[in-house]
Amino acid sequence: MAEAILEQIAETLMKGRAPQLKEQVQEALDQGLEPEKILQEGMIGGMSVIGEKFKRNEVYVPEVLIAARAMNAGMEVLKPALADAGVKAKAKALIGTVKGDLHDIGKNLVCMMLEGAGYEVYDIGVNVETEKFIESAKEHSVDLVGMSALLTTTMGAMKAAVDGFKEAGLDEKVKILVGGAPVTQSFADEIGAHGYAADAASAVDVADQLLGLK
Ligand code: B1M
Repeated sequence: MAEAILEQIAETLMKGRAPQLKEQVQEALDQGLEPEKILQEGMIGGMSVIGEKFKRNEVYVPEVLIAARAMNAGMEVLKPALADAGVKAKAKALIGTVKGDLHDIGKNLVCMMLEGAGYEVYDIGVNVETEKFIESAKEHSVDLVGMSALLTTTMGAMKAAVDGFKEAGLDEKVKILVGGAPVTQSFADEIGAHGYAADAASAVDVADQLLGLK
């Protein structure tokens, strides 16, 4: 039963049917499935298939965009449940996709997983300039800054943003976590980020470790 609805969610996401996806996510929640399972095994599962097909030129940008919109629609339903599963805010995190990069699905997932784990999250969107990362981090007095990059061409902007925090003398106060498909632990080490996470779920573990919360 649980497996069936998760498969349906993955299928519906791949077809990009946003209203139906919202209904199925709600149905899965009503069936008592854990929000994280719906996210990982349903929605992320479907989006990974789309990503592979995109790589093999079996689907093109419009199909990918439609699936991405469906994912965001499903997230609207799932987000409160992920947040409810958490306790009171244990720390503040600021998250954005770096300058020149418009990919936001992974970044949104990281926000949701952190919220689900009890963080107060400030999502500052995509194409974020170094200055905006720094100003927002100061404005909200965050404990952690998360940067996402999906393009090899925007990894340089990630380095510039990390350098910006060092120059502003904030890298002692604020922990910097980086991630995204082309980002690796060795790149994170090279640019002086405090942490790297390969996926949204481990972003929570790494954030907790960096902040001494586990
Ligand atoms: Co783009 N795109 N895209 N794209 N796109 C990729 C990334 C690409 C690998 C596709 C390919 O060629 N096979 C390729 C990059 C190649 C490279 O640089 N090595 C690519 C390209 C080239 C481009 C354009 C340049 C295409 C063009 O116009 N010619 C263009 C760039 C636009 C720009 O940003 N300036 C572009 C545009 C787009 C769309 C707009 C069509 C759309 C984005 C829609 C949106 O985000 N709202 C899109 C999509 C959807 C993809 C793919 C298919 C899927 C990305 C995705 O959402 N994956 C992608 C191919 C692929 O990944 N197989 C591709 C699902 C998501 C859950 O995974 O974002 O990796 P991901 O996040 C993961 C982890 O990386 C990690 O956690 C997440 C989940 O657990 N993570 C973090 C991410 N951020 C993290 C931060 C953390 C920790 C973990 O800490 C803070």
